Amino acid sequence: MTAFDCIIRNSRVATASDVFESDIGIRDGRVAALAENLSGAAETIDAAGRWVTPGGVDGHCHLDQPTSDGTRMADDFRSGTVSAAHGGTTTVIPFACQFKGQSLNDVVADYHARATDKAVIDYAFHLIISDPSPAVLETELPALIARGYTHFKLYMTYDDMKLNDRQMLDVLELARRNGAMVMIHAENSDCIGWLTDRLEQAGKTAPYYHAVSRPPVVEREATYRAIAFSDLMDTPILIVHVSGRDATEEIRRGQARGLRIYGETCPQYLFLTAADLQKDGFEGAKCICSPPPRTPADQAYMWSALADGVFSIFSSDHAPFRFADPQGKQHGRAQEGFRWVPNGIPGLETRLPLLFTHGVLEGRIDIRDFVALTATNPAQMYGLDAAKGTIAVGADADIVIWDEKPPFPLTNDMLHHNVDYTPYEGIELKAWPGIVMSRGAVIIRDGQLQAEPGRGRFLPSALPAPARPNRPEDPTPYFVEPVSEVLP
Ligand code: DUC
Ligand code: ZN
Ligand code: ZN
Repeated sequence: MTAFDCIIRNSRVATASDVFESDIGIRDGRVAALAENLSGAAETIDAAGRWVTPGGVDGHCHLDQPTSDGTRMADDFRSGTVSAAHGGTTTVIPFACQFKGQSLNDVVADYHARATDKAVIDYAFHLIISDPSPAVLETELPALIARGYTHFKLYMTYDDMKLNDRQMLDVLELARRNGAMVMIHAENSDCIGWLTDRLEQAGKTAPYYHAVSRPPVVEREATYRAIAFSDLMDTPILIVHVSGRDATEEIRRGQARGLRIYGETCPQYLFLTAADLQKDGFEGAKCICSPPPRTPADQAYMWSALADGVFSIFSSDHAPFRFADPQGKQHGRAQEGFRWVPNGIPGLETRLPLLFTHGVLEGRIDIRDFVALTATNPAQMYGLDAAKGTIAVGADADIVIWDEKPPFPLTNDMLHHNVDYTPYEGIELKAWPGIVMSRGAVIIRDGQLQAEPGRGRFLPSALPAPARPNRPEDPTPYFVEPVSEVLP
């Protein structure tokens, strides 16, 4: 018997805290040793001094998520996870989405059925809570948290999803009591509705006006309000898909006050601007997502914010709708105006290569930050860090060996999702995952998939790191007792 199933030699390993040269010994799907000159393995892979990073954890993507408007997501758990794997992601966390009136337990059961025979990589679920009824708050949600669904998203916009302020407080209180993590889509619904109506009345319905209907102040107001609720309820929150300077400044202010406010941003806010929605004819619809991409100045700001630590997580927000498809971007009444165009763009496969090239290789972010943002932090935030998000003895051997290459353009032809375009067409890349391992098995080698659908496992999530009080570190003591002490 050999000591290891596999040894990756000559690795230039990056974790969220360290960079070191090492061999990696893998046994039974886990990292068993990190040391020089390991020997005794059935298989040896020579990394030849290339960067070796933990498999990505995509903390925000949408796969086979039912919709309410006649559209259909292009990727199910098979095409979505195959695409993710090609791009170096080995864990995905998509959303089991509750529509109003639905039982959360039914939603979760349905979502498992969609995933179980199809996934090629491991997965956990976020929940989307759109109907925090007494049955959900008192019975279903506490039981689901105990069963490994410890993080959920709330919407402040979209008529079929949004919670009012009072409902948000209900869910935040429940999350504090149970130690769960709350993700928030922060945009002001009434402002968007008002602007959309006025734009339509003025005949301004082209894709570009989607961005006009959701200006930065609409995101900033909702972000501030969500942070105020977090402060009031003493509950940490994560603001998802932050698009630009306005909302980021609100997050910074909350963090500076000592509140546990976390932020996530996504490739579309580093690589697209509102001008991309202005392309000829209906082409701009390919870049319709919410919040929308902003200005070049916002883009530059987001790159520096990514480097300075205000964001914990960099996710794809992969929301796959085909362009030339009556169930996609051009469904139903979409040609009548931006109001009807499904929100969301693909990005599971391109998330890591874009950030590796334009962040790490272009010197905008340190490779340790790359690892933290794309793997370690989402694993910790969502209670998966016992096995995922790092290269360490005992962790799952989810590993990416990067190939650096002469510059080449990103094209949709290279990708494995089921979407007929990428919004990042033509952007130059200088690296791509050469080998991707999931639990010690090579699942991608030189662009070839070596994994069967159904091998991916569901990962129940532990509670995120123990909650500490979310109280501001103001020098002035509270005039009255905080809500969380009066209503523990
Ligand atoms: N929110 C998301 O999280 N994804 C796609 C669109 C949206 O509004
Ligand atoms: Zn959202
Ligand atoms: Zn999303």
